[in-house]
Amino acid sequence: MAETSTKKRKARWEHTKYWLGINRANARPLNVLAQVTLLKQEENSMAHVILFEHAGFHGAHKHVFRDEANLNSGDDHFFNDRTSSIVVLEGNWEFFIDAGHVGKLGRTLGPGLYDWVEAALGPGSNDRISSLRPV
Ligand SMILES: [Ca+2]
Ligand SMILES: [Ca+2]
Repeated sequence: MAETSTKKRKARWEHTKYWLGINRANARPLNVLAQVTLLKQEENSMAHVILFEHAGFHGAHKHVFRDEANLNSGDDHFFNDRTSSIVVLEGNWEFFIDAGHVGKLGRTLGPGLYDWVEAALGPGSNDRISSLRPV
């Protein structure tokens, strides 16, 4: 009986390895956990936007990977009210006039090059963005 149970466990493990894409014959449960963690991190880090100081992707730039509720925080405020062009690499993003996601500007932007923020988010959106988030 013990042998059958071991065989079952081995079969189940082979099946798990197959689905996780693990090819190493000596893979251990720890490797599976590491693999799953990596997959989850990749999933969560899909959102990616780059803000530019000037139109046409000129000037300084700032990468944002997740909800940024305040571009005017004490340790990082250069980009508050400075964005004039945007590249969305991954995800769909909302942009706001004020910190805390207050005052949504224009529409939600998907992946693309937006070389002038007012063409993408409407008149008056230049140098106004103070928060943003992926949705
Ligand atoms: Ca600007
Ligand atoms: Ca603002």
